[in-house]
Formats: sequence, structure tokens, C-alpha cells
Amino acid sequence: MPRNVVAWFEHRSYKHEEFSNLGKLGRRKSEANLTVSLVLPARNVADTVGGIIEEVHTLNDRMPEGVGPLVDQMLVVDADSEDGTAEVARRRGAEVYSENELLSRYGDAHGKGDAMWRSLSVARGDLVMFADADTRDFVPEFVYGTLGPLISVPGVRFVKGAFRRPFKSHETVEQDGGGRVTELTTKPLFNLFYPELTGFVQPLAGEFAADKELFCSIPFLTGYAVETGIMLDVLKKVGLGAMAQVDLGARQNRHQPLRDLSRMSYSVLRAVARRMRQDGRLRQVRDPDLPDSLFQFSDYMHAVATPEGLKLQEYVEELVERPPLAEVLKVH
Ligand SMILES: Nc1nc2c(ncn2[C@@H]2O[C@H](COP(=O)(O)OP(=O)(O)O)[C@@H](O)[C@H]2O)c(=O)[nH]1
Ligand SMILES: [Mg+2]
Repeated sequence: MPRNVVAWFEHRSYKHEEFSNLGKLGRRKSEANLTVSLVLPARNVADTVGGIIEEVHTLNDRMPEGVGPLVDQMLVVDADSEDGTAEVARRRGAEVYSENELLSRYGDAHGKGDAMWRSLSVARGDLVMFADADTRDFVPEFVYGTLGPLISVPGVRFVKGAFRRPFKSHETVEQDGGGRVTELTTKPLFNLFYPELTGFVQPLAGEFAADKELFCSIPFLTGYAVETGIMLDVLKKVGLGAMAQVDLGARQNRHQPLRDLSRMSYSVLRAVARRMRQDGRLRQVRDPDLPDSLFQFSDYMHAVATPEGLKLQEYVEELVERPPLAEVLKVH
């Protein structure tokens, strides 16, 4: 298993620079007769969504003559935000839907994951890319980098963004202090229960893409469990070999208060627990120190983004168990 993860990491980790030749990318896209929808789930992001849409228009304008735009449809799925998100997005030329009006027979939308699931009912592209709409430093690299392997690497059906996550607090910036739920919940959980996925640097990134057929063939968990569920379900559907990640540089995200992260962590844990039960993995908890262990390795696999690129680090994490002392003293 670790050998597979290491090999996967080597073969399926890309850099956005590899896809920066927009003419080449655009030609491949039109030769394959592909269209792209970009979906931005949005809740009170009036201050950032306009800039993102603008960046994508600019990217489309940069495509060379004759190959057409890279993004054919820009979709904003809005949580009936009260800050004017929908108006801003519409004014900049995006197609805007209220999450509650899409597939309304399912009642009001349950958070981000539900909004994403509903958006598939109006996405027309053969390829669908999701991106968070609360990003301040959104750059075109996010779009062509994430779509790149999907368009140009045969066999790749799912691409996840990877990046460094700075943590800004008042005046100080800690370069890799962000992404706390990912580091403290998702990566340890994957190491124990889904080691196939430990090579992903940002398994919860909101920037990812797949063919629409794949997205339409898997269930979506609602709320903040959505990214975790998609990772597990895509893995089951197409296997690790059809999944890839791409280094997009650095990405600043709006930080959530710690107490909200606690509930987000719980969503991740519940998603993993539900799938483990369904996959029969609950009784196969990986205990690396036990001889009958399903996975014969004791390493903690830690995928990280660094200034020198993506790295997969291995740590030996022993968990030694001492017997109750009373038993030991009885013997002597
Ligand atoms: N439509 C919709 N979008 C949401 C909802 N909650 C969050 N979002 C959007 O989803 C993206 C990521 O959400 P965010 O709360 O920043 O999650 P985080 O980045 O993982 O901490 C942002 O663009 C949000 O505006 C929701 O309930 N409905
Ligand atoms: Mg965010």
C-alpha cells in the first residue's frame, strides 16, 4: 500500500506550470470536443466573488484565436446571501442560481455540499470544476492548473488542487499554519482508515474537477462533509490511478473560528465513519503494530506543500503499549 501511494504521488502530482500553455490546452480541449462549467458555491461572498469571475473572464480572453474560451459556463450557486452576492455575480456575467430553487423538491438546501450537488442539475459542461468563492488571491492558475490534467492526461478523471495555506492573524503570517481541519482530522483519519488517500496535500480543497458523468454517478454528502465524501466515493468508483493533484501555489482562505472548526471536523469524522461502516472497514482498523494488521507499515504518511513543491513525508509513529503495572509487579 505505501509503495502504491508513493508511486501514485510521484506519477499523479502535477504543477500548474505544466499546463500554462493555454493554446495547447485549448486545442486539446476543442479537439476532444469538451466543454467546461465552473461552479462557485457562494454564501455572503459579495466582496470576493466579483474578482474571481473577472479573473476567469480575463483568462478566457487570453485564449488564443480560434480555440474558444477555457471556461464555457460560469455558475454561482448562492445561499440567498443577504450581502448582494447574487447581484454582484450577475453583473459580472455569471449564471446565478439560488441553491434553494434548484431541485426544490428536496426542500431547502443543506449547506455547501447540497448546493454543489444541486448545481450539477444546471451545469452543462462535460467537465465540471468547483472552486470556493471566498478566495481573495484567486489567480487563473487555479483554473487551468486544475483543469490541465483532466484535459491533457489520458486516464485522469478527477483532479484536486494542492497548495500552501498561510495563516494570517493580525499582523503575523504563518506560512503553513492554515488548513487546521485537514491537518488535525482528515490526514490522521485517512492514515488510519483510507491510507490510499494519504498522498493528497489538500484533500479538503474546494478547488477540484472531474467529468460531469463521474460527479453525477456518486452521492454527495451535505454541508462540510462534501469534500471528504467525494474523495472516498471517487476513490471507490475510479480508483487512485484515475485521481490526480496539482500544485497551485499558495492560497489564502478566510479563517474560521476554532469552535466552528470543531463542528467541521465532526462532519469529516462522520463522513469517514459512515463510509467505513458501508465499506466494511470498521472492523479492519489499521493497527500498524499488530502482526495481523491489514496494512504492514507503521508510518504516518504526510503529504505537504513546500516552497520547493509537493512532498510526501514518512514518519515512524510507534504506539507502544505497556501492561498494567500491577501485572508486572506480581510476576517479580
Ligand atoms: N451555496 C452555498 N455556499 C456555501 C455555503 N456554505 C459555504 N459556502 C461557500 O463555499 C465556499 C467554501 O466555504 P467556507 O465556509 O469558506 O469553507 P472552508 O473554506 O472550507 O472553510 C465559499 O465560497 C462559501 O461561500 C452554503 O451553505 N451554501
Ligand atoms: Mg473558505
